Parts: sequence; structure tokens; C-alpha cells
Amino acid sequence: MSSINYDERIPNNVNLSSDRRLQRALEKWQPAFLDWWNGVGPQVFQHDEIYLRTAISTDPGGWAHFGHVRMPDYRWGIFLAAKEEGRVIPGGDHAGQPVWDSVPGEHRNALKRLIVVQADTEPASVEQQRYLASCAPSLMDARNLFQVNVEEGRHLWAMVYLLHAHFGADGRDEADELLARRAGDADKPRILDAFNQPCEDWLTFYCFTCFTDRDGKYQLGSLAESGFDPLSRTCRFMLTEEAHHLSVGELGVERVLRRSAQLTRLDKNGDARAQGGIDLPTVQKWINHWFSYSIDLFGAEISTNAADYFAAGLKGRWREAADYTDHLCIGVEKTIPVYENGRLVQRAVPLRSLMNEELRQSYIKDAERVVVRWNKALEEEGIDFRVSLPDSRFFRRQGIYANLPFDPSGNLIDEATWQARKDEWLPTDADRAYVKSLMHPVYGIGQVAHWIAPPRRGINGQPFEFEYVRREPVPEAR
Ligand code: BYC
Repeated sequence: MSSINYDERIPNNVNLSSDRRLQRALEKWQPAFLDWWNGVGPQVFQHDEIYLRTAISTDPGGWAHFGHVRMPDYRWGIFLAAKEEGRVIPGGDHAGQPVWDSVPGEHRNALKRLIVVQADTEPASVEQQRYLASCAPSLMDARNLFQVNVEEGRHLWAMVYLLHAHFGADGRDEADELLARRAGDADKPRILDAFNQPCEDWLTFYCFTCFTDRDGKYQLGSLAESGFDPLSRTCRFMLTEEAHHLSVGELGVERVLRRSAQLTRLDKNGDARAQGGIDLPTVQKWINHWFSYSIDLFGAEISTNAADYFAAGLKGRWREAADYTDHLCIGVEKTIPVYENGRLVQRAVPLRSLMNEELRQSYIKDAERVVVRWNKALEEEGIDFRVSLPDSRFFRRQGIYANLPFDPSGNLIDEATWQARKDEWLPTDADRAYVKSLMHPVYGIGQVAHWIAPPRRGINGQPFEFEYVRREPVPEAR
């Protein structure tokens, strides 16, 4: 079950050829996907050969093959992690009962909604990032961007398979709609806020892959704890691919921080911008922006939707089966600060209603570990500046703190103070224009842009000076 059949038009490990109707429906969706990819996927290097990894098996550790491929020839397909015999529903009212192989009628709409929301993010991120390669700081960075993009394309395939295989005609309609919405479009935007934000510079790309893809890790982890086994198996395999995306983001920001620190030290006034770099307070503003948008993706702190998903066994907490003993969470309350009459007061809330917040807290702990590593890099570079994550109440647009004025430490401030100080904390138009002005393509083998340190390691044991992108020779002018 874990080895992948690449002989079929749609590579898969789900024995697709045994279900001709499903196979035909997906083969009909395939050209629409390719049209979408060619239209709003990467806009440069589409026809050059990129050093990409492709899944060859879904066994842990044994699934990647590296080689040069043209992106439109990438073999997108349907890969589920192997079935775990005897798996039981990890959490909620049905905890301990056998998992479902088909969709229970009473949970059909909720499951479809969760799968559509998850699916929508995958093509959205590819659309957001489609012009980035035209200003890539190195060929290895361009390659990493494309690796992330083709895998988001495959994650879309994974979700579309679930919609086609388990949700009949409305699943097929939803799959078509996934190719019709567009990131940032005024009339047909993507579903979640962060996926309509522009992503036009590489500092944004690194923050996005570090923070927003990390939300993906936690949401997929929570869906991997689903009682609907095909969803769980799909997410478990997606999670193995997600780790690389997170490292692209974490190491990308780290390289910017190192270079910024070096340029700060080099300048007699300590001004990295005067040396053609990105100053450290600007990097902090990008962190503030993307961390806040990414924690919005966990939804409202107090959510009856989240309580219902948990009760029904559709979603679990992070590592629900492995790390928790009480999988029912009935009669348990937790206290959280809520805004009432102009101040924050502690309120006890039933744990089931706090499931979005529980997942967000697991995410924040993970993100904090990344910041520790970034600060270690700054220390190694001999600079006093330290970066930090803003408080989870800062600059929120979803949930109980939405649109309230909090400073980055989470203190409630008045509106006038917010207005006076927000440009210290968040990117201004001038900051964005400055960062964008540094974005020029560096396509020489082993070369890297001035504003970022070179990576310390290459991909798959290759050196940085490797031909990660084999560019077609430009025809000579006559
Ligand atoms: N923007 O009760 P609530 C990834 C809506 S990223 C806009 O809190 P719920 C990836 C919400 O939909 C992972 N709207 O909702 C990363 C609801 O609307 P309706 C994506 C938002 O359902 C990088 C209403 O507000 N996966 O994989 O408890 C690259 C009430 O809110 C937002 C998932 O999200 C927002 N930020 O929680 C590529 C997993 N937040 O239904 C890929 C599936 C909330 O009243 N989704 N709303 O119209 C879910 O689990 C849940 O739908 C959410 C929301 C956690 C998103």
C-alpha cells in the first residue's frame, strides 16, 4: 500500500484503477489543475529543470527521490499514509471506538467544510508566491520555493481526492471551486485572511513558510487525529512534506538576521540599511505581522464550532492520541483573559470550547523554540539585538481580541496610543517599498544576494554551488 504506482495517469497508492468512476472524475479534474498551475503557478522558470524531490513511497524516511524535472512534468498524485490496523477514534464522544472509513452522514457537512478550508489554503499559497522567483536571492532559494509550490499542489490533490471519493457531486463542485477562487481577489478571494495577503518579497516568503506553514503543521496534525480515517491518513503523509517548508522559513529568516547583524556591525552608525541590508527592527516588524496573521488561522479562542468538531471526533488536539489521557474533556474548565467593559478579566470556559486555543498554544510553544534559535544566531554574530514573538492578543482580526488595541507585550492600550505607535511595530508602506527595492534576481551558480547570508548547507547533501536550476540557454540575438 505504501509504494506508489507511477504508471498510471494519476500516480497513486490508493488503487485508483479499481474505481473507474472516481478515476474518470479525477482525470477530468487533472487538466483543469494543470491549466490553473500554468496560469497562476510560478511565473518564471516554468520550463527549466529544477532539482526537486518526488515521493516514491509513503514509508517514513523512504519516500523521497531527487532529480531535475520541469515543474509542469512533476508527477502530482494521491498518496495516503498506510492504514494503521485497529486504529480508534482518538478524542471526543466516540473516543476509543473504531475509526470510520466512510463519512458518517451526521458529520458530512462539517467534514466537508473542514476539508474545503484546508484545501483552499494550498492553491492560495502558490498563487501568492507566483512572482517571487523573478527576484530570487539565489538559485537554491528559487529551488526551495518551487519545492514548496509543487508540494502545496500535491496537498491540493490530496484534499481533492477526499472530496471526489467521499462527497459525491457536491465534493466535485467544491473541487472545481478550489481552482476558481484566487488569493487576494476582490470578488472571489481565498477563504482565510492570511491567504489573501500579498507575498511579494523574500522576507515575507520566509516569514510565511516559518509561521503560516507552521499553522498548516498544527491544523494537519489536528486533522490527523480525526476519526475519519482517510482524512487522518492523508494528513499524516502531508505532514512529512511540511517539515521542509518550515525549515525553508526558519533558516531563511535566520540568514536574513545573520546578514543584518553583520551589516549593522559593519556600519559606523550601526545602520544596516546604509549598507544595503535589512535592519533588524524591520525584520521584527515582519515577524509581528506574519505571526499575528498566522495565529488568526486557529479561529476564535472560544468556539462552539471547535467544541462540536472535537465532540464529534472530527479534529483532535496536537498529538491527541499520544500525549493526552483525558480524551473526553467533559466537566473541565480553563481560565482565559477576555475583554469586558474596557478591561481584561479572567473567565472560566469549558475546555471543549477552547479547542482552537489549545491548538494555538501548542503552536506558540513551537514558534518560541524557533525564536530561541534565531537569537542564538544573533548572539553568535556578536550583536545585542534580540527578536521576539508578539503576544497572541497583538494585532488580531479573528477571535475575542480582534480589532482591540494591544501592544506587542499584550497590554491593553488606548486607541490614540495604538495609532501613534503602530508604525513602530508593523511594516509601513515605506518599509515594504524599501525591502522590495532590495529584491533583485541573483541567478549565478553559488551566488547570493547582498541582503542575506548564504545557506550553511545545500539540499540533499549537495553543496550550495550546485546547479539547483538548470536554465535553458537564452537564444542568441541575431
Ligand atoms: N480568516 O468559530 P471559528 C495550511 C471564520 S494552513 C477568515 O473560530 P472555526 C497552509 C471561520 O471560518 C492550515 N475567516 O471557526 C499553510 C468561521 O466562519 P463560518 C489550514 C476565519 O471553524 C501555508 C468564523 O470565522 N487548515 O495548511 O472554529 C501554505 C467563526 O470562527 C478565520 C485549516 O484551517 C481566518 N483566519 O475555526 C499552505 C484546517 N478564522 O464557518 C497551506 C481546517 C476563522 O462561521 N479549518 N474564520 O463562516 C478549521 O479547522 C477551522 O475552519 C478554522 C476556523 C480553525 C480555520
